[in-house]
Amino acid sequence: MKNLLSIRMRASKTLRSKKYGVSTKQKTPNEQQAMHISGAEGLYEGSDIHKVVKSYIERAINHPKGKPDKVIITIEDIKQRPKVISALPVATINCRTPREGKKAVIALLRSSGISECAVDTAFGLIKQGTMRGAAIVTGETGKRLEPDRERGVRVSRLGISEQASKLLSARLSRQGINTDTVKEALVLASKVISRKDVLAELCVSDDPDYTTGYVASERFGYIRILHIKHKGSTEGGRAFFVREDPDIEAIVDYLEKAPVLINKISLCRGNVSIDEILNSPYQ
Ligand code: WAQ
Ligand code: MG
Repeated sequence: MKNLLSIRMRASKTLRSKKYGVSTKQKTPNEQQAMHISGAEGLYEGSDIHKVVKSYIERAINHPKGKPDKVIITIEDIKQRPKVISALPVATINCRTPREGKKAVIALLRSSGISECAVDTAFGLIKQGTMRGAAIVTGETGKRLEPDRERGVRVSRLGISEQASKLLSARLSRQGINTDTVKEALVLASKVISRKDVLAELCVSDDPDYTTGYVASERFGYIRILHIKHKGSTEGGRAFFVREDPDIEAIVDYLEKAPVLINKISLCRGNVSIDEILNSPYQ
């Protein structure tokens, strides 16, 4: 495999109003007033730099959230060889209300060995919707372990090969869900679950208009949950459930720093019922 680069983009907009500077701890004045507009990242070959940077800039300046006044592009040589993994299989549960969605989430998480109290911790932080990264929650006792509770853990240095990305797009297209949002969330969840001491992930978008969330696990794959929240809700966040007494430093290091590349795609199913999933897990 050729040497790879991590290319990342982050677009933000400065806000004058004080009401956005909710928290002051551990933040620089710049961060305090910056509203996140969009971000993207991937692992690429050197010959793709121009093409990728161009597409990231397009994305940054044409975002429905508004015009950024700061766009940061990072291009970093990856010294380590990336770990190569398969994408999780995809399926969708067509829940009609957040109540139904939460029930499906609880059933999936409970069947993945996550306790009720850990699920409560995750729903609690998602309801607040204030973190930029993810919380790390122990699957049994529901304790939070991420070193910076305000920011959370940011999964980074991840990507998908061009070939795998094309195949994934083709499969998702058949289900009418071939969007950057779904693809990027699947890549992220696949990296997170590839870490053996992470048992499951729960994700709810912080975008008020995006009401589909997901639960990811080795056992069930990437299960999309429609209507996990009400339209207009500012809830949102991610929780990674881990085994009790894990090596938290090693987990955070893996999620934030270890390069992981997806080069294989798994089954992409359409709508399935929660019972079908629970009765015939993927693995
Ligand atoms: N690492 C860890 N946590 C993150 C990251 C990251 N790189 N990016 C975002 N988060 C956390 C943060 O707390 C956000 O508030 C929360 O996740 C949601 O982020 O198949 O768009 O970017 O249709 O709003 C799910 C797609 C989309 C479901 C999720 O998340 C589907 C999404 P958002
Ligand atoms: Mg978002």
